[in-house]
Amino acid sequence: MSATPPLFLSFKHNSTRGGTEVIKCKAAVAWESNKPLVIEEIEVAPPEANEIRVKIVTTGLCHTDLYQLYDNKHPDALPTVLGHEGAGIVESVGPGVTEFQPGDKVIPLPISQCGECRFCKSGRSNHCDEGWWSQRPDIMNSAVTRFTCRGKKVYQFMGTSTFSEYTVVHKNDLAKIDAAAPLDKVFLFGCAVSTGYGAAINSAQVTPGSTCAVFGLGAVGLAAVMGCRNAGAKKIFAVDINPDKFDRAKALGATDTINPKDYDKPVSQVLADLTNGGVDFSIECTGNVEVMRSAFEACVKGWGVSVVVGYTDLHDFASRPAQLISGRTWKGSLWGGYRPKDGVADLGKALLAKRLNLEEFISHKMTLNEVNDAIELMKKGQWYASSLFIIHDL
Ligand code: CXF
Ligand code: ZN
Repeated sequence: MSATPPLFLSFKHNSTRGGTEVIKCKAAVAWESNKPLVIEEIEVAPPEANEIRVKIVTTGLCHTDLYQLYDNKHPDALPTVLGHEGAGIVESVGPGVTEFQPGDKVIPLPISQCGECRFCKSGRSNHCDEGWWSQRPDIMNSAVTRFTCRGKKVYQFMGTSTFSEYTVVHKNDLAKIDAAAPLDKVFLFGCAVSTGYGAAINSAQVTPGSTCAVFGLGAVGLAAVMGCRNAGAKKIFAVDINPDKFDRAKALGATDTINPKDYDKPVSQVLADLTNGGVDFSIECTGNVEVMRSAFEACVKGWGVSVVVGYTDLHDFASRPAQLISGRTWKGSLWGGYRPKDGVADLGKALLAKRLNLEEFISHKMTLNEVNDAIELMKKGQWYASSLFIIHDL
């Protein structure tokens, strides 16, 4: 990877004064859609009531960051700092924060868990009524921002903005993680691993001895494969049109790999032929509506469950009612179905129990200055798993 020359070697700031001062730091700012991010000096205001200022140590790049940059043309979305899969350390806390203190290791959360709303209290859903996902899903940022740059307000993508040396998040949007947690791995809990692993464990509820198919082997799909394996599936078909992705999928538990381009019949038919009528569970991790249909129709009649994970709000999708009436279930999964603070705690325990192979998810290691190179790789489909951007020294 050719390194872009660093634009800023370091920034001086007052990080030890209890969060009363503005921090000037480096961030990758998206000023316009379809244009490279610009490494800028931004101002990060001190945390206000119920907020926490976090020093970001590591972050990944996710397809949903690119969805915002290239597909989501909402006029109020920009400028913004992208990034929603990160890990860091609490720098300071605002009034009313008791759950966190400076020095805590934390994961910023792209969806909220207030603990008080109808949905949090129900115990049946992770669709908290607070935060951008509930209140501004089209704009994909929180109305409140603590960032400015060149005299302009800069929005915080998904309320997190991990492509910055510092960010400020609401207490509903932050989870504590064990002091021993490796920040160069657990940033994956912010999106890819929670989303894919939880889709298998919580949303599909994969059962021991079952047959599963995972469509799309990016980081989310790989995590879904790992979830199917840990749930005890006996067959896990990993499906992708890029065979370069198969080795990682096998390392995480795929028993079989399928490239739909190798067949002259639909992949749903290929899977039906291999499984005596269809898989028990399918998990779609591409955001492509044609793939969603294939995954659904690859399920067995009677009890097959198909879970849509890949995010898009741009296209309709379709199948035939007879497919549902034949006993299949088609459902969606947000952030793996976890209430996010609880999810980070669960995933932390699974990591401690050595049930998660997080090293398989890191395909590239870069610095924030190289973020545009990473975006190009992702656009070209050469982003074989996730990534690790080191924002501050580990
Ligand atoms: C996102 C999808 C939109 C809601 C927050 C999480 N998942 C992956 O990037
Ligand atoms: Zn994501």
